[in-house]
Amino acid sequence: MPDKPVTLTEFIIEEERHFKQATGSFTLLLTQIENAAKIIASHVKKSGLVDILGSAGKTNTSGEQVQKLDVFANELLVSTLLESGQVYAIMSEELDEPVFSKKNRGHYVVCFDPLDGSSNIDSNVSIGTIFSIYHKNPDLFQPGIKQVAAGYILYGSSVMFVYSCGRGVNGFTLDPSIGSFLLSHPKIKIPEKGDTYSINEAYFHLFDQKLQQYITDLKEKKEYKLRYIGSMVADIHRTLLTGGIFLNPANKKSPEGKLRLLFEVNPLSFIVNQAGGSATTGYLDPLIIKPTQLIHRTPIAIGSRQEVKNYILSLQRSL
Ligand code: P6P
Repeated sequence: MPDKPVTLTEFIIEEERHFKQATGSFTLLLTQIENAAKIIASHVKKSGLVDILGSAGKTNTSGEQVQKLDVFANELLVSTLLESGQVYAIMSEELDEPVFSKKNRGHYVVCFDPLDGSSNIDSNVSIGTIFSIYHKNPDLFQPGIKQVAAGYILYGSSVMFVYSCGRGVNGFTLDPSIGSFLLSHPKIKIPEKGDTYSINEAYFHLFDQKLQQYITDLKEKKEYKLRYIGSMVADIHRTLLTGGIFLNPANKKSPEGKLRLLFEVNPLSFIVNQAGGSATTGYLDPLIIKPTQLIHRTPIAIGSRQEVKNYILSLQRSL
C-alpha cells in the first residue's frame, strides 16, 4: 500500500506538537492563509477567462498600477485574517496603513504582499502571495529576525505553498482534484553554490562600478546563466531549489532599492536562511534592520551561501 501523501493541514498540526506552548492559534492562522491561497489560486487560474484582468485604475503605495486580481487577493486576505480571530494587526503592501482587529484579541501580526509580480498577470507569468508572521507587539515595525514564520504561495505551472516556522522549509503542491496541498518538497535545502544569477540587467548602466564589475566577472567565468522572471516569488523559488543568487540592488534611479523589507525581503530572506542559504543588502543582514515605515525599501541579494559570500566580497574589493 503506497504511503498516504501528507496534507498541509496534517503537517501544520504535526508541527504544532513541537511547540510546547502552542495553543492552536498559529495552526488556525496558517490554515486560514491556506484557505485564502486556494481561493486566490482558483481566480488566478481563471484570470484569462473572466473580466478580472486589467488595471483597477488605482496605484498602490509603491506607485505601481493596481491590477483587479491584486484588489481581489488583498481584500480576501484582509477579511480572512481579521475574521480568523488570531491576528492583532495586519499590514499589506496594498494598504497605506496597518489594520487592527476589532477586539485586538489576536496573538499575531501578519504582513503580506497579496499578489507579488502582478504586472505579469496579463502575460500569464507566475505570480505569488508572500506572508510574514510575527508575535503581537505594540511596535508593529519589528526586524525580520522576530518572524515566527514566513511563506509564499507560487501560482505557476502548479500551485505551491512553501513555508517555514523556524524548523526548516517544506513545500506543498496543490492537488486540484482533491483541493489539498500535499507535501511534495520536504526539508528543502538550497545548494551551497549555484550557476544561475538573477538580476534585471536593463539597469546595468545605473549600477555602481563595483556591482558592474561583479556582473562582468560572473559573465567572464562563463559558468553562469542568467534567469530573470521579474516576479520575485518565482525567481526566489527557482533559486531555492536549484541554487544561485537573486539580486535587486540599489541603482541610481532607486538608491534605496526597490523591494519592500516588510512584504518581500524579510519573509523570503527568512525562508532562504532556513533552507541553509543567506541574504544581504550588500553590507548587512536584512533581517536585523528595524523597519522605519510600511514601505521601507532595501537593496537585496538572496541565495546560496557561497554565492552571497562572493557577492559581499566583490563589493568590499577596491577597484
Ligand atoms: P524590476 C514585481 O513588481 C517586483 O516587486 C518583484 O516581484 C520583482 O522581483 C521586481 O519587482 C521586479 O523589479 O525593476 O526588475 O521590474
